[in-house]
Amino acid sequence: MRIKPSEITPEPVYRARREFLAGIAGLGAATALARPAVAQTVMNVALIERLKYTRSARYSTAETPNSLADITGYNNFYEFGTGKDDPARNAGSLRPRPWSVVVDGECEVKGRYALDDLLQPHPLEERIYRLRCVEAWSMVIPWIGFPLGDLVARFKPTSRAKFVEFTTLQDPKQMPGQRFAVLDWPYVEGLRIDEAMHPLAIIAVGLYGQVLPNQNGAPLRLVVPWKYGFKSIKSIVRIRFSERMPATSWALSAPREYGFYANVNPEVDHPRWSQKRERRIGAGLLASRQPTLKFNGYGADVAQLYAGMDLARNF
Ligand SMILES: Nc1nc2c(c(=O)[nH]1)N[C@H]1C(S)=C(S)[C@@H](COP(=O)(O)O)O[C@H]1N2
Ligand SMILES: [Mo]
Repeated sequence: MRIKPSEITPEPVYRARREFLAGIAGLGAATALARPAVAQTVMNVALIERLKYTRSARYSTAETPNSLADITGYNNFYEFGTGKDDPARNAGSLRPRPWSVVVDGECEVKGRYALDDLLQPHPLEERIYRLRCVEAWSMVIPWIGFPLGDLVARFKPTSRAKFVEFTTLQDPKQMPGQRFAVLDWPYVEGLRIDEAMHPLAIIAVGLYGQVLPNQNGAPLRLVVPWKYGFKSIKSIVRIRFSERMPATSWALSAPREYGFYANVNPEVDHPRWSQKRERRIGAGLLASRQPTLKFNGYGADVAQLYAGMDLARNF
């Protein structure tokens, strides 16, 4: 699990304006700024362009963010292979534009939305969040996004909507890892409606001030910082509201190991390893593993969502 020295150029810039950013800029919520292109040593950090956003101090950790090289070079995105460096090498085949998202199920406003229409009303914020992977490593990532709850509210979920389900693109031509049955594709994740409405849950469209690199889930992905990383589903093509708890990919594949809730919890070990400590990616091989915090340190904000629940049973 050693990180290979990355050759990724910091902040490579892609010149062409894209409809994605043109759409956001149209409303004045964000503007694409032209910057000179720099030499790219790795092809798969493509379509990088600056975003305009405000910083959220309220929702950002003071910890030092990981480098762009770590964040874009050490990934879990099994649609591009199961190795941590596979997504950086293979995600160039994903075409994140044009893109659309289907919204359906228990909601009044349904339909297929072009990416620009979906994102346009939402001003972007930078949120520096910890990301704690269930595999006991972590990173600190300066995401650019907006509250998931603001998006959910637009679709007017009915009173029967207790959960929201998210689905990743399924297309083995673009996602070569889907030719292997490591998971039952497409990747599906979900949240309880009150979790989805919590202000800490965001839709991320960028990081380090630029649009999301493919390997991080372009063009839009979920980020739920108090839960293990596998809840933060990438490259979303469908949002469905439901009365019943969605059947989510990891909980289906190994129900004893991965639950629906997946709240970060040092008191509940994974059946095959301890969750008490974590390795911070980029800290160096000699750095000691740091203690994992309950709800990944976001307990003051989110613990009340689980009042009265047995978190060892609802893991
Ligand atoms: N579609 C999809 N989403 C996914 C995954 C995946 O394999 N496929 N991996 C998850 C896991 S296990 C983690 S830890 C995070 C990693 O996000 P990052 O690569 O942007 O750091 O993405 C999550 N989202
Ligand atoms: Mo993960």
